[in-house]
Amino acid sequence: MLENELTTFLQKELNKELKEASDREIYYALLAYTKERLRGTPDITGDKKVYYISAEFLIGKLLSNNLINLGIYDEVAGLLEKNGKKLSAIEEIEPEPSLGNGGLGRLAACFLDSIATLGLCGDGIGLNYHMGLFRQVFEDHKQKETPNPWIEPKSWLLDTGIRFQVPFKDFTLTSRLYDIDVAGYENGKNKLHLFDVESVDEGIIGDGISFDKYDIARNLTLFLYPDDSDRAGNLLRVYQQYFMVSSGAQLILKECEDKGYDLRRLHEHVAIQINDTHPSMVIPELIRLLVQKRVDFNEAIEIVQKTCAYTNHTILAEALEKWPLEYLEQVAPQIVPIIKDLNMRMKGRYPDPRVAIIDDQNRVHMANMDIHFGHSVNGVAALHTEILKNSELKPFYDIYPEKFNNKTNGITFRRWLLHCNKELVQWISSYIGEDYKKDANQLTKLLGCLEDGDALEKLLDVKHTKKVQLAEYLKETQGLEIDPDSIFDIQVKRLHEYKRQQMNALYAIYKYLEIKAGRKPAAPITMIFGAKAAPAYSIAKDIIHMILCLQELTSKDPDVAPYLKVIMVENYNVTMAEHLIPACDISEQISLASKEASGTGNMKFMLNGAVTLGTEDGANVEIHELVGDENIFIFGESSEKVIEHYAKSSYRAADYYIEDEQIRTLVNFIISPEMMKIGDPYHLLQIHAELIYKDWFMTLLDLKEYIAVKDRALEAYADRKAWSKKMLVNIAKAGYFSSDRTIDDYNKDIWHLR
Ligand code: 26Q
Repeated sequence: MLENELTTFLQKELNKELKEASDREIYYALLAYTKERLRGTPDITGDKKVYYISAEFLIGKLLSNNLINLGIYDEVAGLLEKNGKKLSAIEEIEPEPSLGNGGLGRLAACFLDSIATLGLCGDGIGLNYHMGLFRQVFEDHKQKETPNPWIEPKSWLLDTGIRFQVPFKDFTLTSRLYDIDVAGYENGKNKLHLFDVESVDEGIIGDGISFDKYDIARNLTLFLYPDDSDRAGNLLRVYQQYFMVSSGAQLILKECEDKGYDLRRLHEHVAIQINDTHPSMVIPELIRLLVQKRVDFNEAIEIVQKTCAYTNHTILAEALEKWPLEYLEQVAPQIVPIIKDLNMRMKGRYPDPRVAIIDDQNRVHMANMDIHFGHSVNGVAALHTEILKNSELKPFYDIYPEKFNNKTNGITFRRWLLHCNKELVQWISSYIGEDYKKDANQLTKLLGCLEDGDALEKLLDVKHTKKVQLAEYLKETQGLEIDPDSIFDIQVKRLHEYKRQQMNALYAIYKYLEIKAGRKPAAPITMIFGAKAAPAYSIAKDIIHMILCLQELTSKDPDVAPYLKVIMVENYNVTMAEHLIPACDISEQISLASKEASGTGNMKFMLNGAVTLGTEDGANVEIHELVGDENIFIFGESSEKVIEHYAKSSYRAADYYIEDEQIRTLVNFIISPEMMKIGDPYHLLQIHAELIYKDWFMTLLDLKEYIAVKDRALEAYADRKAWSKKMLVNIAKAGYFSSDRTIDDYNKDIWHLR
């Protein structure tokens, strides 16, 4: 039935036989077909709707996921195969929208999938960045940023024809609403609303990712997080944020008015989830718009408070946004009196300066506004929420204990299992049937196979297949060669000192020196890195430089190359993650305890049968509890101790460097003649000095234990049967980390949609 319909559609669209068409032609025909199917999928409706507002939606490619969620993937793949075509090759044609940086943006995308899958009425609201996050290229062992255009004439974007006026201080811009349909898994559909500025002009982009930062009308939706190292860059962020929330708030009110709702009962029909502080201005903006619509000011505040809820994703002080009042005056003066009023109300009631919205330097603490004028504050993993309550946001917890709650992050199993690891899906289904596709907790049934030698062997075969596929993919797309019979040890995530890619790089140096000294590992090791550094974050770029130098050093040394390979993939993104994660043996989750709010890569790796090597941080703590000591490799100082080090300023990297010969040797190797010959001495000296004299995220504190435990993990890998049991337990216990569970929790505790 579908086959006939699809054949007819494609032939009409292609104007030729399927067999004769190129992969690119087939991609566009399938895009058109899938959009048509989405159009015919019923909207999810309800008396109350959640709006997830976020500066990032890292949605990844959409074709395969849409086919899976529409329930037609197998038929489409089958038809193509009959005609000598491969869906996997056609998928490659699709450009990846790069509307996000990392965890927070990917989480938003997983949440949209789960909201629709659970049949809840809920849309995303964000911005349509034309270039998204930059594309990373390596030149001279350094990161270079180039634009990343992803919008083609034919794309998933639907122009709704809806326009809003967004008033800034000196001018007004028109926002255009584009929608992307979000289909639930075998369910109806919701929308991702992406606002664009009508006057945007890609022509103003100059060299690399440079452009006129002052030309707001033309630049507003060009890039995600343009360089914020100067005033103009920061102002542009504020322009983007206000543009997003004003357009979003207007859309929300319009949808309510269209349905005939009384705006005084907004909170009965709308829940707004504020994804970190980037959309926080939605609070004063909604108050402003309600007052404009004749709602009393005090009542408007109450309504907005009952509507909005805030999620915190970070405990790094520098990532908590504090905008100088003067910036807000420059961009959107109309919300400044409202913010000042909110500040005065709270100041009167709570004199503690730590909970003030506007501080003594006239900076607006966006999170503080969210907490006072929202009804819920949540962290994203159990440990993270405890740290918020007991230290980071303690003064607020003392005032509003009832507002605080935890929502441990999750991932959509549609993308991170059904789509990216069909071999594993088949293996799982052959033992426990298909129910786990709709109820992730069913995966625990796999524990029944723990003593089944045949099942364990087959699980190892699946992993090997995925490793072979990754090797082919990396060869084809990046010209990198890796050995599928080596251990794949992978660390992929944004580059940040707290995530400690530098510690992993020091391990590579340790292993290099071991091999040079004749102590060869039992099995060859492939260390894979993938990470983008923020363009103005120089230490992060130095760490990339160090890794790329190690890549060259190890690959050119014939003593070492057969045993140790270090590679960094270029332009790590969602698509690359979909290839890397299923092939991973050891998942590196090595942040300094207390600093990684949750992590979600850790969950994706676990679900795909990798074993975690990690600290007791973020959701690693919950992974540890679920799989038990036998099935994870834990190391490092506890979050309590780390927090104490910060409180007492008692950590000094130089002490570790001076007192420990091994640490000294490894750190000094960064500026050894071997490395200086390959790399840029300036940058290598920078990172060397950074590690000894600053090391704000305590690399040297955990280095020795990291090396010991990582060696233990690599040894454990040799016992293939024991390792396969660890893999199985990780897969079986991953059900808790389905974002369907997370969203169900948000709904029960915060949104209350029926
Ligand atoms: C702030 C001020 C100025 C410029 C940029 C920013 C900024 C930009 C992006 C601050 C934070 C972000 C992104 C944060 C993020 O991705 N956090 C991650 O969120 C994940 C989902 O909850 C967690 O799993 C990760 O632990 C957390 O790091």
